[in-house]
Amino acid sequence: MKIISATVIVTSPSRNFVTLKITTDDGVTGLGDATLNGRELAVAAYLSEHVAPLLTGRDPHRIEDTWQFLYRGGYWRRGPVTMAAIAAVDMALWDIKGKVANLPVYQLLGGASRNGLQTYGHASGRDLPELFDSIRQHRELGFTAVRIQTAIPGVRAVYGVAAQPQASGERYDYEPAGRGAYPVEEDWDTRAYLRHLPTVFEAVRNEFGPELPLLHDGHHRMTPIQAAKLGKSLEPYDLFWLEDCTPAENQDSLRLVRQHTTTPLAIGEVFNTVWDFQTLIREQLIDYVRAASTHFGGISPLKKVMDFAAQHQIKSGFHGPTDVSPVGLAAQLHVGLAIHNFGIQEYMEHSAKTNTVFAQSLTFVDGLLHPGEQPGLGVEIDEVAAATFPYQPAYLPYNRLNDGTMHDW
Ligand code: GCO
Ligand code: MG
Repeated sequence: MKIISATVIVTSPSRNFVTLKITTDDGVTGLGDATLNGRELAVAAYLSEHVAPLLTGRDPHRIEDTWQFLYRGGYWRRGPVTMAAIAAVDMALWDIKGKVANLPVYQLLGGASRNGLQTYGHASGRDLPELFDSIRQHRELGFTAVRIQTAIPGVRAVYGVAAQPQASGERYDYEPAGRGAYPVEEDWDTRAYLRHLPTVFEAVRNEFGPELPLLHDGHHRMTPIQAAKLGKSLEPYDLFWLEDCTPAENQDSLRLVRQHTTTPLAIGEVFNTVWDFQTLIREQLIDYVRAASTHFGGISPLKKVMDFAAQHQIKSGFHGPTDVSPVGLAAQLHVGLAIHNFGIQEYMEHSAKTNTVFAQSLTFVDGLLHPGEQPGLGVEIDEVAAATFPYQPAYLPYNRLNDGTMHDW
């Protein structure tokens, strides 16, 4: 069996997605996700100019060898563009292997370790009544855990707050395509945030009781001592996790946070390789690995980092926003189902328009996500539908402090 072509499909149904399609001489096809939010065309070019020509003629079954060929063979290692491109190849080859074996990918990874994956949804509100409504809506949809993000008095626009319900009736997506070709500016005040957030969690606990798992995303905005202070002040509200409390690339800073708080920590959505997790896992400075199959080099390295994490009782909490495409999501659902140290899966749900391009076999029943039983990853792309949604420039917002200084978004 040989690879005869690798093509890149860029489509923007509600938001931009980059998908790699690998075809073999037997007519089997595999899909991989290469979407890098706001930098999509860089990965598309990396794949079509530098990777696709090298794949022709290779044996699609040699997944590990192809991964190492692209990683070591390219000489320039790591980085989000490179690793998203390698991820797409890795996923597409697992998809092909599953289709040839007539088995869903999770079976090739060792088989199911559980019935399905517990997920958390994104509850948010500008004030407490709006937040409580959002939590109730998520529970009605079957979510058994929720992430809590709220507005902060004195701050105009805050990450993760779905202030405007979508006119289309679709579930909210706060980073949609069509935002325009220039990023929107937001503002930030860490002291106001540190004062306000514990009052929100206190109110949520009073309203919903002690059982509901609650999560929060700090989106890399705090210094280590600020993060330590927040973790400590949230301890009475028993968080499932506090995510990205500090800029994640500074691994050493997590030692300080850890010394001060027992609030569980989740980190790593912007990480690209197992090396980024080396100190965090070895010194047990985190509790959950936030990597995404798409930005971490695919299924193969995700399985490896979780095996490393298992030795330190660290679990998975894979990154599942809508900018991880249905293909990328499926890839990590297969890993999550198979590994022993699964923790929780983020699930934002793709829009109805996205589902006209990608047919997904996943199911979400009684709060549990399952990748389905189709051979391979269980996702197919309608290329005709994809072509009707051309790329639209769209960028994440950026942040400035009150005095105009650039801050982490
Ligand atoms: C999350 C993330 C996302 C990112 C987005 C960037 O926890 O889901 O922080 O919301 O901001 O994926 O592209
Ligand atoms: Mg996050």
